[in-house]
Amino acid sequence: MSEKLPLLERVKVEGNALRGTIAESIKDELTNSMREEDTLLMKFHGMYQQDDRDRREERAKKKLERLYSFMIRLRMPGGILTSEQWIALNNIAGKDSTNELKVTTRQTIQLHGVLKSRLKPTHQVFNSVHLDTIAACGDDNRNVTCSPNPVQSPLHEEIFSYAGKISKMLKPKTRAYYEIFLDEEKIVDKKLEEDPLYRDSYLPRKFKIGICIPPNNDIDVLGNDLGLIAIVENDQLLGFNFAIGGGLAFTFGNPDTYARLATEIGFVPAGEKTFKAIYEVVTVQRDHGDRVDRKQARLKYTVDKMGIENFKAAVEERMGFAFEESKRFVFTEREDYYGWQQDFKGDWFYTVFAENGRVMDTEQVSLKTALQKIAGTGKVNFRCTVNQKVIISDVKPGDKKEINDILEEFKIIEHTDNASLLRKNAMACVALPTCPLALAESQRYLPSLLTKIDSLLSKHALQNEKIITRMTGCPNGCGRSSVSEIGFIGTGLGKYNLNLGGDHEGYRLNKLYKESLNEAEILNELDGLFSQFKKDRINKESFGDFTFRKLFNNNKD
Ligand code: SRM
Ligand code: SF4
Repeated sequence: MSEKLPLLERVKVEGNALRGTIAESIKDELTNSMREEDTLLMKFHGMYQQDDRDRREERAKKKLERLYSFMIRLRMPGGILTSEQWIALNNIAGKDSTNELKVTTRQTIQLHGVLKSRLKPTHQVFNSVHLDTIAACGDDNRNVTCSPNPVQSPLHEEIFSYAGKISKMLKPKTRAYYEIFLDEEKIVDKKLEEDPLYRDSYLPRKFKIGICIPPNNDIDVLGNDLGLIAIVENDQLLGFNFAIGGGLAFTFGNPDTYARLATEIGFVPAGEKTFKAIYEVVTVQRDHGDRVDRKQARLKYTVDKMGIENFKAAVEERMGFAFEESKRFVFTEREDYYGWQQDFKGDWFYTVFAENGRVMDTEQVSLKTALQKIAGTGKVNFRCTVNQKVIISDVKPGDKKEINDILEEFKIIEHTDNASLLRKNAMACVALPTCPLALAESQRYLPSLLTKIDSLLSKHALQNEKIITRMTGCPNGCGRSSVSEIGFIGTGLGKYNLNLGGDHEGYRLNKLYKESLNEAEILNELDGLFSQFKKDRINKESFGDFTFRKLFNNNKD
């Protein structure tokens, strides 16, 4: 039986609670890479071995090994960082990585280009500011996302606290990370790291949980394996609607794979019952998920194979109570609120435009230096949004001027205000040069494409439309392009599928409109569609609803 299992399933079971030979691989000075099995286990500790794809050819010609380094992803439930933590990350980025803090589409921060020899010192700095990377990747529960914007609800703090508690409840128990990277003493009594949830084989695949606070679906809640929709009535958090089986990846040429939005299965009251229900959704996936075919292992496939009602019944049996009927809610928007906003307590928040989550200094704007100076005041926190942006948060009214002066000094306000609506509502995944799975450029290319699309929008007097545009370098969906109004999915260098018809609020996936277009073809298609939109749109119909009606709806007019 175990013969049929993929390598990773065996490595998990035989890896001595995720230790493998990572410690030895790190010490091996003959190479900058790790042993293959250790690269798999490293993911559970939040690290991916990568190489600079821009330099592969040149190095191969010189018969040099690939330029290996590591991407490190933090576990940051809800995306919050103190000033002290921001400063620590900023300093590591300057010294040991590419001098860029990359805010991800799951509200955390990645550092790229960290050499093997610098991994331990980097984790030690993280630890000194109470950060870690445990389970940021791997077949476990990933970073728990939550609407980060405190203006969303007077109950924001209470709802937000669930992200941290869920992350803690589902954190693997192994002490491997602490031993390998923080020199904690080796554990003698193995019982101390027994893990009733993950046991020795963890989950069949990654697992993602997100919490949203309607009416804003800023976190794309239905793209998660488990989406929690907060239900608030009369200023009280009643509980959460549970939606299961979201997942956005598919594989070209494999019709058994597909993007899927989560299905609502019912409501659970806040508190202990919510935690129990979450835990048991995870255990049912642990026990029923496909362990042989990783392409069929996500919860969405388990749910579709078992049937939604059977899956729900299995969870209910384990939790010992039934889901209640889902409560009514509505999404009316899916966005970050740029600029200054005040929350219900009177504190201020400034959302900065950081294109594709890249916090760095460029010729145009010194965003990294500006945010470091703001962190230096010690008077703010930072919140990463699920759309790769940064909120300077918890600014007391008396400190607002000081922070605003720094934003002005570095022209951050100008930079944020000048970004077009199209750009503010767009995002792209990392892709080249670090992502080994990228078929096409994404974050390095989308900015210039948007400039051209902006010109088309102006030509048709549509520049005031908030059209959600997303790009990924392959169909894995890291930039969530399948839940956008204009979605680009890379098929090869310079070529993208154009997907249309997703709605503005994130209730509906988009669909393939045209395959493998180059830039000129993309612009030509959009020019025609914008022109029709201008002429034939009904009332305030969004671009996504318009293209859905015109191109994909059988009852189209
Ligand atoms: Fe992702 C794999 C980057 C969010 C679906 N993703 C990868 C890897 C690690 C490539 C790899 O396996 O070696 C990428 C690293 C690139 C790099 O150089 O940094 C990568 N994913 C990212 C990030 C950094 C994109 C970004 O620009 O922000 C996001 C990090 C999130 C985080 O902080 O945890 C990121 N990835 C997502 C999302 C969006 C989301 O969760 O809301 C998805 C689609 C939702 C979903 O999971 O279905 C996503 N990533 C994938 C998949 C496809 C999974 C599947 O079901 O088949 C892979 C490939 C895999 O797992 O085999 C993948
Ligand atoms: Fe890489 Fe594809 Fe994810 Fe983009 S969508 S980061 S190209 S795996």
